[in-house]
Amino acid sequence: HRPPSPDWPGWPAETGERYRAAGYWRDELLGDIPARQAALRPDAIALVDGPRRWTYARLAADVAELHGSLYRLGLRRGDRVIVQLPNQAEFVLLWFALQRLGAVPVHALPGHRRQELTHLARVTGAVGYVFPERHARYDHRRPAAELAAAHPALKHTVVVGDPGGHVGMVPFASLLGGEAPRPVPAEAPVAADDLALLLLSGGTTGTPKLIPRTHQDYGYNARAAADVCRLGPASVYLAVLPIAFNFTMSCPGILGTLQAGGTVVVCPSPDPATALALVDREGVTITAVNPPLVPHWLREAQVGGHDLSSLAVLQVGAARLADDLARRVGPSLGCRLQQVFGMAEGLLNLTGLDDPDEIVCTTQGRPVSPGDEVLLVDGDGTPVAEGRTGELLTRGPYTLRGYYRSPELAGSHFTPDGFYRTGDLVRRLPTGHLSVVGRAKDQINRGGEKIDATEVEGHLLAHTAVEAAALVAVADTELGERSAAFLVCNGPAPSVRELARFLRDRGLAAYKAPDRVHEVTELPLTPVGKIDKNALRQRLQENGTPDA
Ligand code: J2J
Repeated sequence: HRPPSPDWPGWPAETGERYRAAGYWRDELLGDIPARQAALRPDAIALVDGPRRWTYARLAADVAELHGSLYRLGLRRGDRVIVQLPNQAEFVLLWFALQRLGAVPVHALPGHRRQELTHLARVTGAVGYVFPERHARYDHRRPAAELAAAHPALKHTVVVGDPGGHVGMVPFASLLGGEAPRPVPAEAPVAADDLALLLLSGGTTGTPKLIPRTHQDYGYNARAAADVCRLGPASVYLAVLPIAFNFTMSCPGILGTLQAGGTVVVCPSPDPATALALVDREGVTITAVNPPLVPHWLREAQVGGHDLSSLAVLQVGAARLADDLARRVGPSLGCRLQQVFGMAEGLLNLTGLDDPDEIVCTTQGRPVSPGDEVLLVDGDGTPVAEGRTGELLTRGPYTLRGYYRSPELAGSHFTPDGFYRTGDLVRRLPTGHLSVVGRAKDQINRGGEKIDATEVEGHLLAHTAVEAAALVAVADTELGERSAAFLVCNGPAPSVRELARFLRDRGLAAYKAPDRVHEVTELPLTPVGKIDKNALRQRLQENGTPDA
């Protein structure tokens, strides 16, 4: 068993032994997946990106070569590397090469900017940063050079594309020169209980929290999901949502598909015409989207002239899917809907492929592992009666026991016996299926993108006109929720546009900017003196114009 690390609490040794004995943990390494499959089916297609195709043999060879190049660059086992790549094959190659090396990818989202990246660099002490030359009309190179200059530990910047004159910036292409790979000196071998990756939490504490995942638990997460989805060598998974997202990576996503010997097709954008053309061209059998994309996909399926007959399963998750929209998926796309209620922290719930339609359309699934423990509790931590709503607490073979380098969060986010407090309000059916009915955490779920209200409020308060700020969710037909800022100002309130510019200039990701601004003379308080966000949400609900 892994000796305890000061950086993150793992599972107790005896719990780990139980997970091994049950066969959840198999002591397999994520970096071995390409080579293991290459031995079984060298000529099968593993990865497709536009016109580029990798057989398993080629994938394993490229990963081995990249592993050697990263080693010669100076990366070592245990090093953290911030990965901020869009959906392209390089993400997959790099990720497995880092796993081979025992280095730890830190999954930044494509939209993250200076604030988020600085936080990641500081907390992880990352030595490397890999990013695209340009994405979504944003040139990453100068900000990357500035990030590296501000963090002396960050020695390696690798760009997918052209360094454009930045001295010391390494072009990704130079790491895959096509020469015969040179052997990497043997070092302490990577262990299955090692930290394998760091995922970002949606957050509720003012700064993004980092989620430690091991080879052991992450491999099991993907395998358990792949089993429920019945993935096999004939499966073709289309990666539509950002690859950095846990959903796309391992639920079952890219990892689950490659572990099963199937094919991963990367989709450069979630645009329905692009995605459905790829379903047609590549014979995609399963893909995953968030709820706001669903109506657009249904419309495109009707008018786009695509042959979608290969598509067997559409996974929808990351935010609550409306029941009536859920009912339209199967008939419109001719496939099975699968609802997905997951979290980067671990616990994954899926509806089954054979579940009755009513269950599939009205619940968010049930835990994928018999080792998942689920408790629903009231505000005092007392278990609620069967069928009643409670906060979801969970523990299991792929759910974290603590955040990375954040021992101070142990008391607030975990129970003394190791259950993670999800902050989700949930009801459970006798079948074990969960229905997400609300949220106890101070977060906005903007169509699947999570916004930490406290984090954004802190930035709003830095605006000279703002004296007090509260960010709450407001219901939205398109995204499910949008964000509304209630501001007490010492002069004219800044407009939505002005705030967006202000927050962008502070280096915050664009999706965190408030969608609406409401000026108020004071913020309502609860009896204990905290901002009464329920009262604010109620005002939005009641009259739309909350200033009354
Ligand atoms: C309601 N709320 C949901 C759903 C997630 C698979 C799928 C999604 C995520 C994810 C993920 C929801 N209905 N169907 O990591 O592996 C909200 C809950 C949850 C939070 C987690 C995966 N599916 N949610 O969305 O870490 O509030 O992961 O606690 O980004 O999203 O957010 P995140």
